[in-house]
Amino acid sequence: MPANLTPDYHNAEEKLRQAQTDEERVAALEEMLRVIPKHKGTSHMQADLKTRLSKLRKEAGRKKAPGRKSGHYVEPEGIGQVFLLGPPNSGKSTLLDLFSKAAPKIGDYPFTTRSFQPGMMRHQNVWIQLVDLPPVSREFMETWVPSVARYGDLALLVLDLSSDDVLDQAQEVLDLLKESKVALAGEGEEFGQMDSGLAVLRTLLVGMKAGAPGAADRLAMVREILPNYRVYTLDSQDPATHEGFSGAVYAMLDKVRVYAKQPGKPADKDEPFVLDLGATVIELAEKIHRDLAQRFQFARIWGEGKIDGRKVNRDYVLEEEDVVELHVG
Ligand SMILES: Nc1nc2c(ncn2[C@@H]2O[C@H](COP(=O)(O)OP(=O)(O)O)[C@@H](O)[C@H]2O)c(=O)[nH]1
Ligand SMILES: [Mg+2]
Repeated sequence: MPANLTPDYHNAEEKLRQAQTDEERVAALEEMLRVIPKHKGTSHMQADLKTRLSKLRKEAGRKKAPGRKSGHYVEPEGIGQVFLLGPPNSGKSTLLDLFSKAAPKIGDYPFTTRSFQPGMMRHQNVWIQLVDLPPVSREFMETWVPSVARYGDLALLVLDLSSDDVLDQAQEVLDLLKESKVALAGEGEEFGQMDSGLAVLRTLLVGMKAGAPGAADRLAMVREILPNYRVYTLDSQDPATHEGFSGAVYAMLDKVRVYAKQPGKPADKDEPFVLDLGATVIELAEKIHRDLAQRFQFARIWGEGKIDGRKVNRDYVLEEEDVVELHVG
């Protein structure tokens, strides 16, 4: 740290520390950049501030855009944001109720949920955000639903396997979303925000009320018209069907969980670092502290079926539940 940073700069830096939202963080970084003494000794810091700012602006833009437009914005929390999409009465709120403490209204009448309702689902040592939404149907749909859902990390297409209308309902959900430029991707299909303006969401099809008479036959028909979706079937009344749910959702988020340890100390298995699948050791170092990444020399890895403490370099691709010991110079 150069010693000649001004009180103005330190004030701005303090604002950054206190910032709660991306917008506040952007404002604080802009101020830091504005007031930082401009000379050679701070050129690295200036460049660094600019990089952080542009990264954050992109993030904030991606997340905030729908909020400004529709007045609805669901602050993401946890390692992924998962939206519950489906016809009325299919069991969306029941799902949220089963797997979070959010206590949504559950009704026998169709349009109980008028607003969104987020809740956090635990999967082992991580949290995933589930967001209950009003129904998607021609009869009644809040127009903001697709514009919120398009920014999710994953969609759950929640269908009612006790209903003889399940095929029509599924088709209607897909059609309506498509009209609002949201598509639900099947397995192996490309997903993301397309140049055409279409948002293609990774999707897990959740067949609810799986214990109802005829559910298996209806599921077979659903699979016939929607062959490409990964499916999870569940019944709120059958606890055995609940067990694999969080894992099925987690698996679709394409994340990797790893644990950092210091030499001579055990890893804290309660505090995983969560990165995108394919992330490397140096990305882990950056996530922990930018200083660590700059001073990185090598790492040692422990994990399932690995030689204990194997030495790896910065490009090593992290695997689920690796324990990583970073060595710096
Ligand atoms: N037996 C059974 N009933 C369910 C299941 N899921 C939802 N329900 C019932 O279906 C109705 C609609 O559920 P709800 O969660 O409010 O549907 P939403 O409109 O999609 O939010 C309620 O009466 C629930 O109790 C399930 O898996 N099994
Ligand atoms: Mg509901």
